[in-house]
Amino acid sequence: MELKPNEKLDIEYILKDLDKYRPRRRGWHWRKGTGQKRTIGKFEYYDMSEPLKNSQPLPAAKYFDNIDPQPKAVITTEIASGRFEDDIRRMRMAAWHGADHIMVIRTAGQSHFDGLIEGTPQGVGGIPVTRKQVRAQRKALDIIEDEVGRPINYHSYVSGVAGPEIAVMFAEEGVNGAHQDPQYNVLYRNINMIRSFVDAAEAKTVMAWADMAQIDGAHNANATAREAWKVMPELMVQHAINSMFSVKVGMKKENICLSTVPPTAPPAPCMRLDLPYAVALRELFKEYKMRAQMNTKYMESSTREATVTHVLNLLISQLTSADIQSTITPDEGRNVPWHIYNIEAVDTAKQAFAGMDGLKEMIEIKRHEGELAEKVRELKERAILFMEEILEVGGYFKAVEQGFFVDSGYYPERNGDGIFRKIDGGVGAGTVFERDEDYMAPVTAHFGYNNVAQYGEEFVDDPAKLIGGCTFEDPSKIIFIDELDENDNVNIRLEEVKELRKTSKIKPEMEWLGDGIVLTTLFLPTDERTAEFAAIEIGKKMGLEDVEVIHKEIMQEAEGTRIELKGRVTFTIDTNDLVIPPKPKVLSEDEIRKEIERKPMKIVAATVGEDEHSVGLREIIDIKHGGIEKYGIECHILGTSVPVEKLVDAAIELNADAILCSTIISHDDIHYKNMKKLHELCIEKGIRDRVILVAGGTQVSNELAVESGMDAGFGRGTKGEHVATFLVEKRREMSNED
Ligand code: Z97
Repeated sequence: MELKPNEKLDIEYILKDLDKYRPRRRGWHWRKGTGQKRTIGKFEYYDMSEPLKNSQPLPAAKYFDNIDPQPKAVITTEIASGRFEDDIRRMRMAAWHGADHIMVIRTAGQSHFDGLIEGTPQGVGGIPVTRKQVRAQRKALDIIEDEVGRPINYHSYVSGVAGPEIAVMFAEEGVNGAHQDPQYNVLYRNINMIRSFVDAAEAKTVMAWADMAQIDGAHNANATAREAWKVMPELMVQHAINSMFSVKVGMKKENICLSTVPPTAPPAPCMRLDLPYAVALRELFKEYKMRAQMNTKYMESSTREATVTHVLNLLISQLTSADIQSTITPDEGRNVPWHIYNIEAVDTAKQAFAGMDGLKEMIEIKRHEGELAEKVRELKERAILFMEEILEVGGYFKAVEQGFFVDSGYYPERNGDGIFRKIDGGVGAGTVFERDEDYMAPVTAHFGYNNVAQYGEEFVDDPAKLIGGCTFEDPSKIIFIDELDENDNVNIRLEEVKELRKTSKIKPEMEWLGDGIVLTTLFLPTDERTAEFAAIEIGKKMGLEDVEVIHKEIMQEAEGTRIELKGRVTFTIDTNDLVIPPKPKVLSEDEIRKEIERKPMKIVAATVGEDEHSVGLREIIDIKHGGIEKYGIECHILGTSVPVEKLVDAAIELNADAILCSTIISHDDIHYKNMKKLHELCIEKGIRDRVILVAGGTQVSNELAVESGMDAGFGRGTKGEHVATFLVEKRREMSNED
């Protein structure tokens, strides 16, 4: 299926024949064309990758020929609204904005399931990761990557009690990357440590076979610790443990990505803490990849504040060449996982990287002297001492039992508030058994002892041959289970929103089709607490349901508060009932300029009658406001409250191409009366066939202006470019040049 940019992705097509769908490829994909200079539009770039076939450039790109430079780092977005079918649409939007790593967050508690779940139930705090969900999203991404012209990495988590089962399913379904770190299970999900490391060996073997990229879990210590910057030595220890474990299991170093977070955020002096950390980490782990996540620990509900932190994080990524750039959005701070925030954060990364392109050509990190050099050395020393102490106490498991990890002390300082876990405790304790001597599993990518030799030497390197290939070699052996729950599945959810999918009706939406959610920004001239409750009342009066304040910010304690209000509308709009005027035609700046150069243009302008309101006219004419002067049009403004006669006389005297008359006052239709007068006077003086008459003003409609004898009328929202385009085109028409 080929997607057309102006057509929606058809979820029913995605779900059709899903049982037969096979992923097109396996393995991780890095962006192509990095490390070379390239010309994009009018500029030369140093740090960009191959451009996309279809994309959505940044808003200001319109000033730069709509270029859309794609940074060299893979850009991640995390999408997980709870409904995979809605997330598919968001994935397409994110891909158009430049994301090529789509992470799917799992629903709360999935870590503790001891097997795969099936069907497509709705999730809380994420998506229930099931085969059907994964296959549908991979299929959609296969189509989307053709559309944007770049492979998209699909990613979720190989963790929890069912880690190996998930890894196998991901390998079968063409998932390209996953978080895998047994320490995560142990510390944050209280899964038994022996079980977690045994499972990790199996899961990592499968991931290595599927050439998946792995992201570790060290960043979670940063997010959990009371004072995040204090766990910097520990973060490096956690990276070391998972990286070396993965290498020993058989993963390629270039597939191992360290999940690094600049540990602090402003108003802390974050660069002085975060940059030495980033440098130390990259030096200790040279051969590995860096996946830079943004700091979420200190993220509040202000998108502005989160964006500044993100941009400072991006500066570190630029200076230290991150391989994958995460763009976690303020969702994490306020639990609003909305389409717009995913897209905004992807744009923040894209914009910041484009803006910082080539920075390293001009700026160098002072690696060998001063504060940075000292801090880098100190961090490495602390990390190595930490590692040595782990060995002293008898290894990793013992260290966890003694609460070494996520302690808020700056190692070797300890505060005794770390996470304590028992070697024989946690979910799944006592479930690891030694394999019998004749244990045999006829499967590919299986870790550890496997006595296939008992059936013949030829099977030792390829145990699956015993059964003519396992599901990796023969996908027809995969058992695809469709829906299991007759009340909670995608078919029912799609049926509920059928009207919005199949007719011309629409509703505002933030995460699910038809959720009706809107966001309103208010300023209330009162203190924070009063403002919050007043805002809820205002929301209700506006007709919103489920009104909630999702952000409040004091402007000044007594003078007022900024509020962001979320609510739900229940109505739909029928787009067929809308009266949409035709889009005004706009020629490019270059086109207009060229035309005026070829054939200079002169206009006379004024506000007419007894109208002193000249702001609108100035907006249309002044170069400062983007008015028509900027194209080289010679403009003579005669002033305000100018009689129509004077305008016509001036046009004759100057041999002007056009008269622009502006008027706001509209009582008794005086504006249209003046237009009529202007038109008639031009006829009387014999110039009507060679002068263009244009009227403008907030109350002017094109239709009525034309009826009153004008060539065009321009109302509210008009810009200089609209008027200039009209003048150029009309003049061509009048001189029969077209
Ligand atoms: C990130 N924003 O980008 P469960 N394993 C590891 C993890 O870090 C995580 C899970 C498993 C974050 C993602 C936090 N990380 C969110 C190493 C989750 C998920 O399904 O929540 O139990 O596991 O890294």
